[in-house]
Amino acid sequence: MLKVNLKKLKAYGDRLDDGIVQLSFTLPVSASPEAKEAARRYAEGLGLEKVSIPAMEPMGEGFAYFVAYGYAKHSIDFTKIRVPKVEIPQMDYSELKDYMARNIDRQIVVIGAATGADAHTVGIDAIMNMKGFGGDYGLERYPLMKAINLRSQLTNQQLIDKAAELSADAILISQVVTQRESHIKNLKEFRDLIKKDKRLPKELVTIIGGPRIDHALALKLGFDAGFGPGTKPSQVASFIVHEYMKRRGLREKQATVETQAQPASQRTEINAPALHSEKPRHEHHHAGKHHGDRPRGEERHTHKPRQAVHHAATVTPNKPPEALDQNTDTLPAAVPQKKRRRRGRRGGRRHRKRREKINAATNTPESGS
Ligand code: B12
Repeated sequence: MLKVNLKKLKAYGDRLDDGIVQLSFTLPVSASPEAKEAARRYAEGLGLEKVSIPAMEPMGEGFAYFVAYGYAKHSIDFTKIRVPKVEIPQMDYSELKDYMARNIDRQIVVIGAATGADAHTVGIDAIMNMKGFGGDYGLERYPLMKAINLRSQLTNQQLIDKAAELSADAILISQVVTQRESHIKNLKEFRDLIKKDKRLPKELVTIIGGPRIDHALALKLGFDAGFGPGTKPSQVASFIVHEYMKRRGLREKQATVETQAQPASQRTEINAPALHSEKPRHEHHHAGKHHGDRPRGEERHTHKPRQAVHHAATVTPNKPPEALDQNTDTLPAAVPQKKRRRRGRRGGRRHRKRREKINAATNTPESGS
């Protein structure tokens, strides 16, 4: 193991502490030997030594893209670095669902959108949509969450009005476009507007997310949390639930003995390691109703016993009928059997008709009729 000097941390290239870095940039001139030399000098100007330009690519008329390689003397003291992080207990979908059933007596209302001119919906969809992201179900899936995804290009005022109308407990804002710091301007405007708005409760949780968002930026801009690339929905859900309870002074209730003593077919796996313990079988779905039952990005598992469908249904007593309809956790397992029976009857009738035809043709009387 290398002995790294954390007080004088340098980039690692070929060997420890050589300070070799690689960077890429675009210059607004066409690719040419002069452009390459300009790139080399430019990188030297940034503090790199012994610079080489291993790659230069034209980027349309009047632009060229470069990869520069050089040695940086600069070092940083790693021991002094402190970065604000969302520090709450992380629960997966299964754990959080049970936790909410034990501790919360109503649905938490969460609304989300990409605001301003931003048309990118994939990020907010990943967090909110039923399917989820990276093998993790989205907020719509939680029985005790009413998640309303308003998609994109809402003005800050529209989002605030909607939050007031729906008595939202949490607002989620996605900002993907960051050109000319548009996200910062937009988020600041949101903060200014919401500060003046008297309709929203003081317990309201405001969360931002996007590829260039982090928790430190969120706190700086006056939001409660910020989430960046690779965020899983359960991380956001954990934060919302944690804050919801904290702001209302709700104490955590422990799992009761009765819960543990339930028959295995009804028990929720409190310490279930992964989501697929909750996952209903794909085959159990009403055809065409859902676009798949597993979180986006997760492998299909078809070997799960049918019990998973039954026991999941036992922990969704507070879900309103329309939500139950959407929630594949709660679909009755009897549907495929019914279909099979009907197919069986039709098959029988067809078979009898065929026999009658043959009998008529051969003049054989139908036995037993
Ligand atoms: C798909 C895409 C589009 C699609 C969007 C379709 C849609 N319905 O969303 C279309 C084609 C419409 C599009 C348009 C544009 N795009 Co575009 N687009 C992309 C692309 C390729 C992928 C983005 C994406 O879907 N990522 C996947 C999601 C899952 O990742 P994510 O957004 O980071 O979300 C995760 C986290 O950030 C976080 N998160 C995100 N939001 C939130 C919110 C909350 C509350 C929380 C908790 C977490 C969270 O959780 C998510 C899951 O982990 C990126 C390039 C890239 N490879 O990233 C460019 C990119 C984002 N687009 C870009 C640009 C410039 C544009 C346009 C302006 C282009 C143009 N000149 O017209 C327009 C935008 C128009 C507008 N008004 O917004 C730039 C943005 C540059 C910048 N820094 O500002 C990028 C980076 C491409 C580039 N390299 O130039 N785009």
